[in-house]
Amino acid sequence: PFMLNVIDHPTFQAGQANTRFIDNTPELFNFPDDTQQEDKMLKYIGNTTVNGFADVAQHSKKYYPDVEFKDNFAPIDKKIVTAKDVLDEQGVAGLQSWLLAKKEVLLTDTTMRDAHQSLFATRMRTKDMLAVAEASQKALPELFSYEMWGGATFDVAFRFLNENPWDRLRKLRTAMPRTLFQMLFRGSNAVGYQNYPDNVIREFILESAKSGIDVFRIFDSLNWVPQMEKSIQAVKETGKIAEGTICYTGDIMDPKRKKYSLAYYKQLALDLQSAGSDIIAIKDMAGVLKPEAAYELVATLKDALDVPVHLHTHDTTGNGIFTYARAVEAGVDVVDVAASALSGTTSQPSMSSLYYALAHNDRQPAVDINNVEAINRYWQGIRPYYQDFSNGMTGPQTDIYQTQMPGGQYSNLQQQAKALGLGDRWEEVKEMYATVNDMFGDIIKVTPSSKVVGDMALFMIENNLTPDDVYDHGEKLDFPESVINFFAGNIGQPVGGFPKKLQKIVLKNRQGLTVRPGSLAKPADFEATKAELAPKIGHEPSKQEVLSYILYPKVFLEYQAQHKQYGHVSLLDTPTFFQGMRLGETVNVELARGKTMIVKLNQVSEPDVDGIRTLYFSINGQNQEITVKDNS
Ligand code: 3PY
Ligand code: ZN
Repeated sequence: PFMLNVIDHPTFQAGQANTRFIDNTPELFNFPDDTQQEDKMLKYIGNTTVNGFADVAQHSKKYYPDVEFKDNFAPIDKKIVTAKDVLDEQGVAGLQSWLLAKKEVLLTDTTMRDAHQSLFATRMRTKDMLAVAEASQKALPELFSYEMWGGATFDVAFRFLNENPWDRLRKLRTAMPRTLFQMLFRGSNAVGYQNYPDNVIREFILESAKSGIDVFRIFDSLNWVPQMEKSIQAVKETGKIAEGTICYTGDIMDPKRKKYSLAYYKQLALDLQSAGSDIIAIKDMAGVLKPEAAYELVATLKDALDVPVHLHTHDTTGNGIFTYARAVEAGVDVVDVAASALSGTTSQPSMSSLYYALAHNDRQPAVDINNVEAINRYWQGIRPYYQDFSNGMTGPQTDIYQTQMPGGQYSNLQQQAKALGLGDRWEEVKEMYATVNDMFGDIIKVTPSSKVVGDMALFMIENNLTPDDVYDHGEKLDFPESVINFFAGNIGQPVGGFPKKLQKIVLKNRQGLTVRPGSLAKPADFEATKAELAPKIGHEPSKQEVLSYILYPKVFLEYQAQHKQYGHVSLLDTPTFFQGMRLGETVNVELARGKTMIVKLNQVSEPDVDGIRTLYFSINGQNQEITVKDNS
């Protein structure tokens, strides 16, 4: 009822919702089914208390210091013009000129997307973002944008967090109306891992733009421009910003590595500009762009292009700030940073570190450093909640220069390896990742091509295969699905084509595609899908629900089932959401504005013969019992 009320409201539909909208229309934020909602919430708390949360080792709930955070920031001064103001008032061309005229380097804050995707498997909850959203806009109005959607956030929100990612977008948009929102879009793979029909790509972009995304960073996992063109065109229909992306791999300064040369990147950037990109992004997903290479690349692109240049890196090697400092000297327009509590290692370089690194430099970012620190203290407070999902990397990892593994993949592949019982062979897995990359002809590695390389590396380690084994006896091997898909051309054509010999082996002499997969895909029938989905979810599906179902049919239906069972668990505080409750603990759940459910856990019984435990709660002072099956 919550979301639907709000989406259906004419003010919201007119795109005029802001924080005053919440204050003026409190009735929309009330649940008509409060008791039901309480029962569902209790069931969730009970189950998590007894059985834990997926991927969180069962243990007693930890104690966290209170997050001391007060939004003392004054509303944005009328005189300040934000990047969002410029886009909304002067359009794309206005924003481009505004950006190009800035002396200082601008910043994109990735804390709400790539930082947590790369540090703790994308598990950050909307509640923890919302708590600082309005304050962030007030504290840091000079930022270019916030990356807060796309990449893995869409899938993970549904799959693990019991949250609707569209809901996250809508709530953040409401809290931050004068801030550019940016998403990472995987070109023809949208926010998934496979190709989707062109009309799905287009509809997804139109709906995302309508729901609040301003900047679409569009990449292809093989740098194949035809895979990005439809997305760029769709963004142009919306009047939002299409950021065509070059994914950086190799080393332009190494004369022995000819495939991904400076000339290659320059041509790619020019092609993306011709395809309609309003900004060109350099996406250094693994963090292998060394400082001098950054200087050369940015200087070359700034010289060749008419549009602004936006640089993205990961700090895995510890050299991120140096890379940015050189890119700033070369004239880069915008760089991606994260709040320092969520920066470093596989995440982006720290915002405040970059600020100080550029002291006495006339391109130092124009931010109020005390405000940066104040917002950072908030992130510092919530970071420990997510420790259970962290990749465990505590310092710079320079072997990334050799393995070239993307920041967002590192912890994922580690998990995959552990699940296969290969946890203690992680060093071998990393080496094999580089070997597989060579076998594949040195490809761009980023979602989903990086997953193909990772799957093949695990497959070879698990089966004790050398490259020669694959070449000599490959016809007898059952290659992973993703590897077959890749060689079949289903995610596109790699730079320089496929290695023919290996392609023949993997495809068992079948022919692979040589054209864009989307050119052959049957368009989705949205009306038919809507009719198919309605009985499955018990209501008339919205456009957003239809799109979510097309992208992630199983995951979306599971989310719906969970949501029916547990209700609005996104309202729970994060430690309780992941770890349930301690005996004797009290937690407050704000079900609606001014409507708090005070939950105390008094007692948990031993399991009975059927493994059922009884949990004794008091809810707002009234005793209530529930039973939960103990799965241990
Ligand atoms: C994603 O596609 O999720 C990425 O972050 C790629 O770097
Ligand atoms: Zn990234």
